[in-house]
Amino acid sequence: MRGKFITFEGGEGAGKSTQITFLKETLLAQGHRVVQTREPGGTKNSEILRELILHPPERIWSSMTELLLHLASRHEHIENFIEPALQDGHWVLCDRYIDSTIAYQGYGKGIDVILIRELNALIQHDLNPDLTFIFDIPVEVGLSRAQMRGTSDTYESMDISFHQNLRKGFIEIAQNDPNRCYIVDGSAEIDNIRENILKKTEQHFGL
Ligand code: T5A
Repeated sequence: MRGKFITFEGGEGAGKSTQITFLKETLLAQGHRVVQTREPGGTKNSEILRELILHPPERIWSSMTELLLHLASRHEHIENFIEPALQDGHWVLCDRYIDSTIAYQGYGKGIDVILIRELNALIQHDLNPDLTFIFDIPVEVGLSRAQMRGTSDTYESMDISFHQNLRKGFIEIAQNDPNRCYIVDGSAEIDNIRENILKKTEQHFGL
């Protein structure tokens, strides 16, 4: 049987990676086959693109080049990892996907959202997530968590208004697609978020 595709979205330091790991462990313990992956990245080739995107050799990419690099990375990821894993019956838990492109390159960098969706449709085909958790957190809290790591990439260095636009974008994406998207309060206690996500996953898939 085909696996399920779950994506985790939100601004910087919102807690996605922490919760993906929890959900993966729980689903594995329930006997499901599960793989965890991320964008940009997820295959050897896409990880090379990730490094180029997050740490440009020169100061910054033009916004359109950056968009195309994200889409190239996603195309590799879908063809060589996500789709084969789903066909093989695995649940695929993915840290970021198309909603990040809409939020960051659309709401953040100002590229027309319709154009992004059209270009993305060329490389994504019909591979839409079955369920998406959108983590919402005050910008300052998320950025300070991300900065605690001590490393910074091209997006974390953007000004505060960029991150506020992202937050607005993610909320609008969730509101426009309520059957797929579920908003998570990223500032809640880690254990509460964990229980909330597990409950929603079980409800959504009738586990
Ligand atoms: N991007 C990506 C685009 O611009 N376009 C695209 O199309 C795509 C796919 C990827 C960047 O690429 C951009 C978006 C991103 O900027 P990344 O390193 O993967 O870069 O960035 P993030 O996904 O933002 O990774 P982060 O690690 O910053 O955030 P997470 O995964 O949301 O947060 P997490 O779980 O690592 O937690 C951060 C810290 O907070 C703590 C954790 O222990 C950790 O220290 N924490 C909590 N603390 C208190 N309470 C909680 N509830 C907590 N949850 C976690």
